[in-house]
Amino acid sequence: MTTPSPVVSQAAELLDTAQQAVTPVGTATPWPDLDLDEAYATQAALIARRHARGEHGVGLKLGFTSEAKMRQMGVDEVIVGQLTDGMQAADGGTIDMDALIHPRVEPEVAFLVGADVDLADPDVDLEAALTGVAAGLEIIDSRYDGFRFDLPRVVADNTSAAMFVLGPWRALDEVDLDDVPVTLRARDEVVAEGTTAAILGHPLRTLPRLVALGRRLGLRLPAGSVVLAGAATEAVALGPGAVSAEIPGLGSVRAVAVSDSAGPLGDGGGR
Ligand code: OOG
Ligand code: MG
Repeated sequence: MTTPSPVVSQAAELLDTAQQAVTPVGTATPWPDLDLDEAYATQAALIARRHARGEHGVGLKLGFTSEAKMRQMGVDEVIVGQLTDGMQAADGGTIDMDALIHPRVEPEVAFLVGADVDLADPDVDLEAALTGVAAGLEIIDSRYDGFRFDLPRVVADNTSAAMFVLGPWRALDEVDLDDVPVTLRARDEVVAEGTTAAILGHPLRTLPRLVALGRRLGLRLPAGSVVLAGAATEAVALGPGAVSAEIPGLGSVRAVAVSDSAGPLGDGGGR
């Protein structure tokens, strides 16, 4: 890896510190406008800092693969972020809200990569390397005040990635992913509804996008990697209590958000 430029290192440090201190960065970030390449370099530097603390890469996530998400956040380009083991919670496990600034939750379709994939190989067939698919939950937590960002800023912030939860894996060829309802529930109430077709028409259509982005950025997808295809619905503010996603025929996944601090929640509101 080339040494990041000072502005990239500074941006990565600021965002990393914001996450660890659970304190958002103001919208007027102290660095000049980053272009998309600098933003991905910042993301790489941010992830390198997490790896230096002992976390390990476990996969990649796509963002803005559905109209619902693009419209909600005012951006219109598919982006990629990186997942570490420190971000994963067990199915049915807890999400510590006190470690998060203004968390939102969204339902995901997750893929399991069964063999090493060389994204630099022009003939690579990512779909053929997939061995599993599962329902997932992603907890996003922008490190920017008010969840306000433009495309380079959200890329630099590792696409708002905070936590994720995976349901049981199913064999890919056993599951129909074509226009299947996706339901997000919080405390047993439906809070968002969509369909797998909202994800670029079909969740598998995200794969060429991931290959193209991963190739350009020199990302790796070793055997065992997880891929989050992107939310089919808008993200919803996460409050304390149970949250689950259900995709009939694929399965469901659940987590419980907990908080020690009483009183009104931060600015997780806005949808
Ligand atoms: C960025 C994350 C987008 C998705 O599934 O589209 C994303 C954000 O909305 O803050 O994870
Ligand atoms: Mg997502």
